[in-house]
Amino acid sequence: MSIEQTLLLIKPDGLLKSLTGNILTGLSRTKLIIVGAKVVRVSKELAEKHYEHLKDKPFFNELIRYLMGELHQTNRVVAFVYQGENAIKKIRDIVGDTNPENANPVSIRGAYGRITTAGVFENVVHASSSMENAEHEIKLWFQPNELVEDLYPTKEVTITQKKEIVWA
Ligand code: 3AN
Repeated sequence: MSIEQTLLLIKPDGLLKSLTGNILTGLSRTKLIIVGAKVVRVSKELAEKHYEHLKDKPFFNELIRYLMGELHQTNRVVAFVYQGENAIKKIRDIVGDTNPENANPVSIRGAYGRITTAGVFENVVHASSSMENAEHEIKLWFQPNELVEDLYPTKEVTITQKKEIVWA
């Protein structure tokens, strides 16, 4: 048994269908703890980095549009980092197969996912698939100070002339 962390995204179709509560309730059966959570506006750059490993697939452009919310009149996803023993498998078991038609009907994707006429799997959530994949994805979606645990090594940098938006 190893303590793992994993990234879970509620994708735009999950938000449009008001599934956040159902999804979190389903995942609470794992007894894992949440160490990070936020709503994220998804830029093209972030979506392309997230799905970098699929860039040669014929459905890549539609997939990017999907994660950016262009198919669901929204531009956000909700991101969580779960932590605990065997977190990756525990979450993926409840999430179900990538293809919603093959997914167990009582899994999240089996219950709520669909395949669009353009051939994109609208499968409601994303969950990391391995420890390496989880580390890569968590670092992509979260900064160290957005997590309540120190998951990976950090370094201190001094940033000068950085522009930031603050309250007016
Ligand atoms: P998972 O999200 O289960 O780890 P990946 O990383 O292989 O699966 O695929 C990422 C996303 O790409 C899926 N969640 C799905 O939306 C889409 N996708 C994957 N395979 C296909 C496919 N054969 N046809 C259409 N869309 C796909």
